[in-house]
Amino acid sequence: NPVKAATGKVAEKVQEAVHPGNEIPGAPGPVPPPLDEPTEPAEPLPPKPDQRGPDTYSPTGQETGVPQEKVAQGGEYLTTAQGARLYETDHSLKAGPRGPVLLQDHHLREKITHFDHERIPERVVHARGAAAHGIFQGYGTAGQITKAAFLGKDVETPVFVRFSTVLGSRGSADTVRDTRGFATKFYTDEGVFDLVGNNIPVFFIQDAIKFPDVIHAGKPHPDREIPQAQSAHDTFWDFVTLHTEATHHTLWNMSDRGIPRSYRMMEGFGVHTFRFVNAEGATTLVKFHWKPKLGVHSLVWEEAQITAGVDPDFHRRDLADAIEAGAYPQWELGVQTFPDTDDQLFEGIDLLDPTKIVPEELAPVQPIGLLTLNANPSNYFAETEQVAFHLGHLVPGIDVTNDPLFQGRLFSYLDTQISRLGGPNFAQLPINRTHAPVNDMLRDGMHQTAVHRGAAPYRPNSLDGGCPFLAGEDTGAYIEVPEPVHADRKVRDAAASFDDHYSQPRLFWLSMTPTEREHIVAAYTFELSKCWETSIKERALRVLANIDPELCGEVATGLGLPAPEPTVKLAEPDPSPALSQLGATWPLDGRIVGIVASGDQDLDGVRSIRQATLDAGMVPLVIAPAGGVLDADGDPVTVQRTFANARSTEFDAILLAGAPTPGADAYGARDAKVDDVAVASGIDPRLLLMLAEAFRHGKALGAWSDGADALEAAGIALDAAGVVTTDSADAALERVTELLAAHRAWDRFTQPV
Ligand code: HDE
Repeated sequence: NPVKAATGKVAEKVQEAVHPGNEIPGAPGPVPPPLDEPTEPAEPLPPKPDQRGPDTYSPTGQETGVPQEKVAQGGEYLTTAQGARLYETDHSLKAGPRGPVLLQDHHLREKITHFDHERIPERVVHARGAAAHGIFQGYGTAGQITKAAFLGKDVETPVFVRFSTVLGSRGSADTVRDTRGFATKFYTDEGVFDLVGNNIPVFFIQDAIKFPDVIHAGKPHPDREIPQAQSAHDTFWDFVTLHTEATHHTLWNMSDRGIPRSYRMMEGFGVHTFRFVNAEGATTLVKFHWKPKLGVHSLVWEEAQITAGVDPDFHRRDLADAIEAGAYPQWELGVQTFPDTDDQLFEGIDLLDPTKIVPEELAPVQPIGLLTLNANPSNYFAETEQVAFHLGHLVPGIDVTNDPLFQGRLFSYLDTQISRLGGPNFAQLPINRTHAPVNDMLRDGMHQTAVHRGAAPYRPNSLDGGCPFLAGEDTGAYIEVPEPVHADRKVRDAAASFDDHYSQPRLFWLSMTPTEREHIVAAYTFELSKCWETSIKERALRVLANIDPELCGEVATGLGLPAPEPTVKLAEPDPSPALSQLGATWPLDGRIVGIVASGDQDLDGVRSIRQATLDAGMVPLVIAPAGGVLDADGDPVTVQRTFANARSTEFDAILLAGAPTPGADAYGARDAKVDDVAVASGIDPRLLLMLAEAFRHGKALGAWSDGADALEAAGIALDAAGVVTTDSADAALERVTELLAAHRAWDRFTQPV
């Protein structure tokens, strides 16, 4: 044991040196032996399947050939940052075991100093996120309208995608009601292209100059710094009712889009109109859409709230688990295309107004490529935290428009990285490095890691062979579209078309199904009821009256306030069915099915449906009164969740093999009311709570054998929508799977949830 031996010997030497035969009375004896720890260097754990780190490119874009495992950490022994081997890391160097710590302890100072500086400022918005690596494959269908090479047929481009909430801090909960970020970095051969979008296709404001205002209003109040990651407070509603251009985005937030079931089940939108340029220089205006293969699905509000406490990492975990299990999420990238006319209107809709959509029925989304996320990050900080997106990271074939929000963002993202990542060299961080060769003339600065060669970082020069040369149209240069600028004076103003704040919110409302409308009413009622100022609630009702009298009336009833009359003429647009999330069926990859059982129930049935669930690409989790295995003597069934740690919110559907009686730890675990029911039924109260919640949240429930007793004890009518009772496990699973394809038993929602 060389390490232990060294530790002991050196420790003794230190002891001797400090007290040469002159022990301090009462001082502890020799330094205690170190804890029993592994001393033989072992092979490092293999990386988890499909995980990989940032690609190992040098700052100038060349492959380094450095094996991945050497990038950050290598070798067997603990070392200082300078590579000196260490014999001890748990005690600082002291003048005797009870003496003061010595300033000369470089290891102590290096360790603590580095720790003191481990955190960087979190993003001012979108601080909480989760990310994954993947591949984008072009279909080649956009070739007529853009020369962007990565959109070419079968061209494969590595990508890194970061999803996020907007308002919450880095440690906040995933399932809050909020917009979600959907930012994609394409490492194309022509340079990095960042598509920095959201899961909502419109934005709160029409001009970037208001961004600090809307964010100050949405963030916690400056005095007490509450509420965290919430829009349900006075300042948010004050802002969005005083700036009525925010009405459309706010309505989307109050709809089910504000509480996604999973990052894997969200649409993404570029929001602004972009400009495509083809090889001939012809331009087309486009809006980007990401369409998830799994469909667009949401939580219900109570479920989202419970989850925020029970599993604040719900979305982060869901994404990582699905990828690790091989259920790779996919999105099709599509574009709506519009002629690049002088007025930049399409069917009367101003394409430069980021509070407007173009209904898909008027301009269909045309698929141009496929995104597959297939690898989790290896290190959260190095990748997810340090990734830096910027709308100005464009490639030939994709250009900007004059949307004033877009224009402001072109300034903001570069600027924010400089303070967030500590200087102008963030493009050299592994996750941000382009895969194209870099030959810039940017030099020095904080955190410079490149060792630039040459004597003449300017051009033209006569010293470095005149290099680098300028590219031209034929050699892949990024050339801005020479768009004419019509202006005869400077103004602080917007086009008159930006004044219409209500016709599109009304379009959205009219496109919702009754259930989705119920959810919207409930969300507004909840949020506004959290406001303190009556004047803000009244102003919000005046805004709602301009969307729809029914919406306004129901929210007013919930708030106990009179419903005002509209102040604008209500538009009568054709509904856009594409805006509704309901009415179709979808693949079930990665859905979580809870199977409730105990040792004395039909375990053959449990085994059979556990396998069938896996075969269908879903995740079966066996829930039992206690942990361990069921049927230890036979073919064991491993218990993944117990009544002590399972909550309904983890499961998309629940199947019951029986009605387990209370475990020894059951009473007192939940509130007394539930316990009373349990006492009467003899069924574990935590199971009853789980079933009642799952029922309220519209989840499919299936039972065989005496599982129906548990459903009834939980107050669930066996003939209710989405409740299945059969005499075999297989039949129960089959019918529950059919229900699950529609995401929820929608017919159950007669009351707002
Ligand atoms: Fe952002 N936004 N934003 N935003 N945004 C940032 O950049 C900003 C807007 C979006 O995962 C910041 O690196 C301004 C619209 C996403 O790293 C910052 C305006 C849309 C992310 C910033 C907007 C977005 C950000 C903070 C109004 C949807 C997270 C940290 C003009 C199309 C990216 C950072 C990631 C992040 C500024 C409006 C999406 C401060 C000034 C509209 C997905 O630069």
